[in-house]
Amino acid sequence: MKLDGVVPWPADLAYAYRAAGCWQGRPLGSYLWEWAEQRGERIAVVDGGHRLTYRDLAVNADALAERLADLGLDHGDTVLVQLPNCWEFVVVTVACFRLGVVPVMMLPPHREHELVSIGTHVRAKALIVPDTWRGYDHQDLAHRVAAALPGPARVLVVGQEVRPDSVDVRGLLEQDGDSAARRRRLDGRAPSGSDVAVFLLSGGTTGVPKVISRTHDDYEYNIRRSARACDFGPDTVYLAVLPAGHNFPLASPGILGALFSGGRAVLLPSPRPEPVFEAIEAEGVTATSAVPAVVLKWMEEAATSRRDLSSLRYVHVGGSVLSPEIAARIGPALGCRLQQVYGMAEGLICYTPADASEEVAHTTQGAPVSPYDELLVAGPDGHPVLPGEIGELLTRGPYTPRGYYGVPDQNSLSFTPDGWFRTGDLVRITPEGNVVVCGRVKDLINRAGEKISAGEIETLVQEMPQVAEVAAVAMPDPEVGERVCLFARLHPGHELTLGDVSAALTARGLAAFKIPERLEVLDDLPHTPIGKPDKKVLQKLLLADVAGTA
Ligand code: J2J
Repeated sequence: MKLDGVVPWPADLAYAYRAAGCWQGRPLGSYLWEWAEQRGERIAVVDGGHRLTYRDLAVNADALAERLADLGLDHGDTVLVQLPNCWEFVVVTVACFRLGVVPVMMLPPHREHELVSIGTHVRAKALIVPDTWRGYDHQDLAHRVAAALPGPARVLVVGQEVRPDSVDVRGLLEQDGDSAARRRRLDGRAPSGSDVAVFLLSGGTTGVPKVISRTHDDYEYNIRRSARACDFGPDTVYLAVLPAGHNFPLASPGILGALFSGGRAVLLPSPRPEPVFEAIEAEGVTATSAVPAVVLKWMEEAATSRRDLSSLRYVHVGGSVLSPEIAARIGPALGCRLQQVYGMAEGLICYTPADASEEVAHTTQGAPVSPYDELLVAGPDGHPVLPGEIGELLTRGPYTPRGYYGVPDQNSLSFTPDGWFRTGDLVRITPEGNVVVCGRVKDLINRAGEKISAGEIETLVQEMPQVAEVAAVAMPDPEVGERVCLFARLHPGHELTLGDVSAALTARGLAAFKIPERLEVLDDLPHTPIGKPDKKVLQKLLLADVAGTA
């Protein structure tokens, strides 16, 4: 059976979530024509000079959905989507929702390593990529990946230079035929609310690909509650600058939140300050979201920018730690309110309220969006800590799935037997119920909001012939929060430079943002009692060194 690695919610809870109105039993694509009928000529999507009305979105998405079906894609088939922020991303995503084909949200920097391992894991039937992006030939990459996948996979391309062995996505949008008849045909084969709508990638702490299945029901609820927490409505103009396939700009409340609220999504392919300010001024942007590293750049530039940012009401900041000092400066620097977001592709999302006090907005990461979200703060023994104390956050709820896709062994580690997801984050909860992120127990590096699995890097570096033992550790950094530092012990008589590591990992097809940025070769690594590299000790070495050189 297709998608037989999906872990469902227990039947009694599914019933309760439906009865409580969390789950509407409708596929995400079923809203499309309601929007088109109610909002017709209002603008839904903006990408530079390209503007799509709600009606254009419906017509284009249906045309593409039917053509994808003609290519043999059907319910439960998966497609790797690796597009930059562009209007076609929205049309592709909505077309997949319409058809029940599951888009797998890859990021533009991903290369062979990520695309092949994820594509193999989900048995992808197609890839949708740009022809080139930032000077890199994604079409060629996609063909190489397709050839390496276990089953046949089509390559669909967005752009000018489409090879004869690829399918031209824009060509599939040409609207011939009767859109009402097409709409009926697609309605007749629509997925159900409990089917998988989208596969998101986990920040990941292991070498195993971790893919998160989000159903139409749970994702719609995630979007609806997020939109409500952020005051989204028909007058919302949301600017997406983070990679659109990431859960944060996609659905927290993001692009989909803007569309579900009758607003407008403006897509920009980069978070560079000047184009962002230009877009805010030109489109009257009311809300945007960013990771702290990006907001810092905006704050620096805003002081000297002549752009009019007065339409901006909210900036949502999350993805990595934001210090209270910087949080306090965001509003004055950008002339808007700050809403902190603590979220994860695995589900749970918290926001500080749109009208929060400064104290709450600056020092906490907010409260969960649903009254049905369950939060448990546990000590190292797995038992709840006392109220207000720090511990690992475990969570369950109507939009937090009960397992990753197709990795039962990993699931027995990441989830408790009674379905709690171990976030790996250390938090405390204030008496008012707001979460404060205090650290993490999971083994990853958070580089400007991009999560890098230490295990994934270590597995690849360990294969280098010079390397006897290796540990990847987070190195604090004022600009991007953390960078990857590699500690290595070498085989006798060998040498290793950072350049060697970078070349080897690039040749393996690893995304550039994961490449280590510092290498420390030691005669021996410190070890824990069970013989693993002791990362706490390595971390202390790094902290002492970074403090010493500051
Ligand atoms: C500290 N750490 C945070 C925060 C996430 C909205 C916003 C972010 C994400 C995201 C998302 C943090 N302060 N405010 O999906 O919908 C770290 C935590 C968390 C992990 C999840 C969304 N906000 N984090 O960042 O799946 O460690 O989602 O567990 O990429 O990011 O990463 P990811």
